[in-house]
Amino acid sequence: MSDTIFGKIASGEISADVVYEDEDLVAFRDISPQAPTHILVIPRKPIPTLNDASPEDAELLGRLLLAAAKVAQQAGIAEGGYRTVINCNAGAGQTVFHLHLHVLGGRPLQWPPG
Ligand code: IU
Repeated sequence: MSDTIFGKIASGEISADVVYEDEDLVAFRDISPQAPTHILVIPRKPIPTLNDASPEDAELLGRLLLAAAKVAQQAGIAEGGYRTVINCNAGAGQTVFHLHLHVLGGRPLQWPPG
């Protein structure tokens, strides 16, 4: 579980500004926020990229999305609008190879993203 920095956050080996956690998921504030609210939601299970998720992860992925909505609500950005992003592989900007869902909000968000 501890092969990436997010694996170490998931195991508690490295601290983070955690806003939500349960048995299978952890949500924490991004260290380099790209919006007034920028939270990452990760499974404790070390899935490197979305491509590596399997059918047995279906419930976990569903709960990842539900946790995103919960932290958005807690952060006060649910009504104003927020964006969820999963960057998959380096070409899309993925830099940490432990699946994570970005939750961004608190400012107007442009579309399409860069
Ligand atoms: P990406 O989708 O892999 O590019 O997103 C990685 C994010 O992880 C990025 O927004 C970083 O600022 C963030 N991050 C972090 O919050 N804490 C860390 O220790 C490291 C990266 I390394």
